[in-house]
Amino acid sequence: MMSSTECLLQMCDEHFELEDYQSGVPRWCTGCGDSAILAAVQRLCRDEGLRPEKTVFVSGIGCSSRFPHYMKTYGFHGIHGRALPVAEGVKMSRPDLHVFVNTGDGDCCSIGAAHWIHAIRYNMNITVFLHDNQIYGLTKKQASPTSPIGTKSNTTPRGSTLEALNPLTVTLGVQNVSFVAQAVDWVPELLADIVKAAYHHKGLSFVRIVQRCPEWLPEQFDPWMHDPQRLLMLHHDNGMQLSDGVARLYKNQLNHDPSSLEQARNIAANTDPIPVGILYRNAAVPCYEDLRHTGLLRTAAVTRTGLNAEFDKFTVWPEGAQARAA
Ligand SMILES: Cc1ncc(C[n+]2csc(CCOP(=O)(O)OP(=O)(O)O)c2C)c(N)n1
Ligand code: SF4
Ligand SMILES: [Mg+2]
Repeated sequence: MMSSTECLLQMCDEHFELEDYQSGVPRWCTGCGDSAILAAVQRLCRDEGLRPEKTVFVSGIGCSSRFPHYMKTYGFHGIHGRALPVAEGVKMSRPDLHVFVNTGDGDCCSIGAAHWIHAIRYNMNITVFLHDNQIYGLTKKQASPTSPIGTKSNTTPRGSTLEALNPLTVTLGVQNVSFVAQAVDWVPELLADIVKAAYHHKGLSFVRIVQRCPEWLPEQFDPWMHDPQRLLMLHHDNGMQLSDGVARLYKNQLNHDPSSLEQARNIAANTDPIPVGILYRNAAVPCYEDLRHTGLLRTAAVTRTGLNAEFDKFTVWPEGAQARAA
């Protein structure tokens, strides 16, 4: 049994401040929506008391993918489009870790689209934030799959010609989808609530965050920012409740039960007003790691033995050496 002093020491040890998760000085432009997302996520980590050494942020490449650098946790700033498979690998071998993914609209919906589809189907217990600024930010303004038709960019100087891909309807169309939500970076209270609900869902939580890029699309979301009626606030006893302050300001509200996939798809299909809140949640979808895992954490010795056995399969042994080694 633990002594009271040990108990007290453990409690002190487990109390975290925001600074415990902050790392470096973000290099994002002034007014970039990525900063609001970072603040919401650091707040989540503090409020939930996530141990930094048990928490991993995985990203691909892009402005948004710089996210792991600014978290004082483990992180993996990976390869363009490959954040999801890396995160799945981490979760598969270390299911005890809290695994988060930060990915951009180019990273997830363009080069990483195949991984996105399969990650939804595998439904591993990870929290995915899609920072959707509707443009390739880091590489200086190329159209992305989520750029609205007519977007002028370096790759589409006369305006893009294709209808934008809708990340919500795509996600809601995939087998085993278990959590889909949408937030906008300029309503921090709801952003924090949605991030929290996503973290608490067991399964792949997909949160599309409408994110401002003042550098390349400075007025892109002004009409929605300046008119509260153009946000549709989703609330339900079985979903999220709106605070009095939010309910007073945002009067365009919909009582939506997130257990209805059909309703979620209908809501997602309408992009104006922008639906904000939990569109779909189903905790009964099994997680791939639970279906496949033995329940035993892999020790370093087990990993080493397994790797050696794999490498040995490809070894060309000189005559008689294998027998001598055995
Ligand atoms: C394999 C590969 N192809 C292309 C690039 C160039 N590249 C880097 S980031 C990026 C797009 C980033 O856009 P997005 O994912 O929307 O992130 P944002 O910068 O907008 O946050 C591209 C095309 C790359 N780094 N690697
Ligand atoms: S270019 Fe856009 S997305 Fe990138 S840091 Fe600047 S404002 Fe943010
Ligand atoms: Mg982008």
